[in-house]
Amino acid sequence: MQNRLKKVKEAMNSKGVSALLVTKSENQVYLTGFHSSNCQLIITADMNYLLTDFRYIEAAGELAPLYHVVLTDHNVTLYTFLKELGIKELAIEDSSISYAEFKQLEEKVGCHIVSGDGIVEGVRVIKDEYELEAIRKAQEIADMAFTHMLNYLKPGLTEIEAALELEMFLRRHGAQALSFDTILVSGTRTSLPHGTPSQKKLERGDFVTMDFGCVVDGYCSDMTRTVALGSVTDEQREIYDIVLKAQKAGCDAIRAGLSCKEADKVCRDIITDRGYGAFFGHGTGHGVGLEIHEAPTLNGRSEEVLEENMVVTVEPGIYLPQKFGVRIEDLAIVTASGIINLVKSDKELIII
Ligand SMILES: [Mn+2]
Repeated sequence: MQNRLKKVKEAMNSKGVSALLVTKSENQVYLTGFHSSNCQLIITADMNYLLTDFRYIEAAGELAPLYHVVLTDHNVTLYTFLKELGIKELAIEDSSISYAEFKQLEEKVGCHIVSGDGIVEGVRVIKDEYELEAIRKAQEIADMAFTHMLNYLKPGLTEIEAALELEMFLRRHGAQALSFDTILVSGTRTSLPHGTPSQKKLERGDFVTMDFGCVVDGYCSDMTRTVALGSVTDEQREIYDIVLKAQKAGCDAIRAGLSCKEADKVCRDIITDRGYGAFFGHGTGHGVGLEIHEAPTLNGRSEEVLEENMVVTVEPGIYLPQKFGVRIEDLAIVTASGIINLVKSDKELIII
């Protein structure tokens, strides 16, 4: 935690920010390890303040001496406290503050407000050993769940029933939560990249796409596999092979120093060359950590460059409306020489 605070202060310093108000809850958890529904952090060059109410004050006190903990009540609020500190210029997290709060800062504190967006996220993008271990554990459970589903999926089950089985497996094996609402779609519905499970029954000849993840120690995992039930057509096999080739090329290319734009291009070129570029309408990947989608972004517009100990997904897909879709997604730690793929599940075409 001390190290994380140090890096945030360095980032503040390089951006000329003297005081930062941290309102984004994932950033608060990152800097305190403390979860609450009411917390504000004020970070300055030489002080760290944590403001919270009576419900959390005892738990927050355990963070001493890293934070000066301030009890808020009807007399002491964020605004009175900031005024008392005499802060002249305050950086805020633009994307994680309400208009109402912003107005209060202007009216009650009267300090100059500047953008501090992305300061903490910029530090979070490189994972430390604790974080990597949590993501590893979350992915291990997800891999076990995928293996379980290979034995469980059969014609006649609804997508909802299958998704529920997957989610229960994750929770039973140590997941504290799901990373996001499980995507489990079949047949023509696999052309919906983010379709939600429905009452549709799984049928022989269907592709089934499962995109899912779970949370361990606050950190998310994310993986996607597309499997076939009973049989596949030549077209299904062809599309699967193109996506697999693109996905493997992405995994082979990614390493520290490669631009995110280039990583996207490696996958996209293979799909475009085969004539399906128009059917790959999303980016190749994204960072994963406390949030399921965080920096960096692997797409054609990204200006970011991959660095060691970033954790990113590699997930090209092809979606043919009214027909079917295929997505294959791995979760990888970026290293100087390539990736450590955290997803151990087979990605060759599996026909159940
Ligand atoms: Mn993903």
